[in-house]
Amino acid sequence: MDPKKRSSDKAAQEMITRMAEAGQQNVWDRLDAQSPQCGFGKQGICCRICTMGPCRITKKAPLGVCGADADTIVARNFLRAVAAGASAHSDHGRGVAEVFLATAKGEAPDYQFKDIIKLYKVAEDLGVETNNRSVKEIAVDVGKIALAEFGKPEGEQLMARRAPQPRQEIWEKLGIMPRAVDREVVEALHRTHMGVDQDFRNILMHASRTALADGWGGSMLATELQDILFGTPYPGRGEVNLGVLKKDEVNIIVHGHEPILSEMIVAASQDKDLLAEAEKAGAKGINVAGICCTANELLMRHGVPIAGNFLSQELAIATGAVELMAVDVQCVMQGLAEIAKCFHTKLITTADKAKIFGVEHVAMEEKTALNTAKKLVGTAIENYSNRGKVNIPNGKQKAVAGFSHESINYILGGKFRASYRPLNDNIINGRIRGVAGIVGCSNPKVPQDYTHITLTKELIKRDVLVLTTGCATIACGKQGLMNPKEALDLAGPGLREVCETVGIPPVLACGSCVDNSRILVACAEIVREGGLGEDISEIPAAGACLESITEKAISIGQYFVASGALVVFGKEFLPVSGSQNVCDYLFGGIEKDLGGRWALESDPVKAAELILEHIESKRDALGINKEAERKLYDMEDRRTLSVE
Ligand code: SF4
Ligand code: MSK
Repeated sequence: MDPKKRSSDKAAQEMITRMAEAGQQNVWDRLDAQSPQCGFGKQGICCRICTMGPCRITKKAPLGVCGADADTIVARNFLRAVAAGASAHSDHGRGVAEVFLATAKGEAPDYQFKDIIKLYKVAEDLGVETNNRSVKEIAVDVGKIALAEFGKPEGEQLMARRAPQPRQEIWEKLGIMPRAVDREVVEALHRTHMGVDQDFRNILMHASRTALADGWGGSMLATELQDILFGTPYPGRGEVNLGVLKKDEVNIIVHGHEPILSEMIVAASQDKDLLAEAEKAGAKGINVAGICCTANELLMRHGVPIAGNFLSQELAIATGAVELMAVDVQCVMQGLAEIAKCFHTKLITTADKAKIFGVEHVAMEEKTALNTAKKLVGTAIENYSNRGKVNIPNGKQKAVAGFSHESINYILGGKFRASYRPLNDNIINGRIRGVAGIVGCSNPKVPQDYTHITLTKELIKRDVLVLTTGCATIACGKQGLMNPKEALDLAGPGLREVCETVGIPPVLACGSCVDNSRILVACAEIVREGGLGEDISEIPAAGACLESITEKAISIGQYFVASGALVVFGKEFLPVSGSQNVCDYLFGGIEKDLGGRWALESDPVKAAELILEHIESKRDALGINKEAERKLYDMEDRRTLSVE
């Protein structure tokens, strides 16, 4: 077991070694135990959707019992992954909409609206009348309409109207303008039921529609409503990595995705009575830190430190310094329950839809949220005296995060002329070659963080501005790439000059998984600002997810492709190789339909080259790579000039 092969993060390597010495199992050990993994699953050619199966496609048996071929089976599995990913993001969004509406009605007293300007903006997008109406009236209507977006019987996603007009026309023409999220997901499950949709192209078209309902619907609503409720992020400082845990304080980790829980825990951790109790228990304070996307949400809004990304969750407990880990939904490993038993850490689930067998559950409800959070913090304080030996690695890095669409707009243009103009101008003049979104998870199949950080470094070196979300952001943070000073030293001269002039770092931390919608909004804004084409497919931009684990990542990839972008994915993480036709379509043919496509590349340096090639081809097509003709006029030329 070489810890360097498991993670490129030194603090993680230290913990991996300690866990191995103590005989404690983690995600990498379980991956070893599972190896070799099923080759049929890797290629997407196993089907178990009916009981005539399970069927696996081989040369000897190229058809399932029902006659389904590899194309149908791979496409069905792909659509099901998109539907599951879209469901995860959108159910998160629905939860936020419910709390939003309850807050508007005065039924969730612990929550308040923090960004009223954004409330007005979202009200306008959702068609809510704002003239001569109170904030409460507007918010109730926004909440009701937003909630309906998930399950309304008729009509299309209202947020999709934020996309550039030509993009909407493409969706209309192809019949994939997204409708209610629930409808797209239910239809996805119906189509992929045994004996329904058996035309891989038709199935993949619905994958686009379902993914669009996620990106321009469920995820976008989650982001927008969270901003109104908890505040739109603006850049602020924080720290990242296991070294943020404190030896002499009560450490609480919040892990998962929904700020509904973590916001209340942060508030409770500042309660005077609880701080006094912590002192009585011998601790110098209460330290809240985040894991996974919840961490991004808290860092962006409150500067709360991040302990790590997906693969660091078990390592955090193994420090012996965590009194309480409160988890809600998504990316929470069941393996936490086992490792928590080796330490004093209390692992508590808080979402009724996400319990772990044998783990204590404390339901988080909007009406009593702060009280529940206080109870959880109290539990952590009580547990402080049960601490055994503590091993906190030293590693931590300074980071700046909080780049929402609004804050980017503000920084670029200032309060009175907030605009993307300086960004567009600098893309046009070539100082910045283009923009890349680097998103995604950390997967034990590759050394933790390696691909994200290498790709990020390669791109900023080549004057590409990077926007990141999710665990990729945390990877960048752990390696100093969210520290503007360190990142600027790695940036190419053009990008560096622009960043220093307008005051942004070359790597912009944009938030959590649902906040990929911020990148969609940024793309639409670049188009709206002018000079870089009429549609997202024309701008010099691309997305990359070289380390992925979840179905959410596939949904995100598909909604970027369906929005017109190139998406580069790690080879081993898109299980479609079992069908040449599906591959030909996703990596090529789809571009004719939607302007975007998938590409597979696991090597981050090659991925950077691929992205740059794409960006330069878009620049060529826009005509902005041509040297501007410069002519020095002599007197003769001047005389011929006519001035009318
Ligand atoms: Fe096999 Fe067809 Fe049933 Fe799938 S749907 S398990 S391919 S018989
Ligand atoms: S948490 S989906 S491991 S980014 Fe959003 Fe990280 Fe991927 Fe989960």
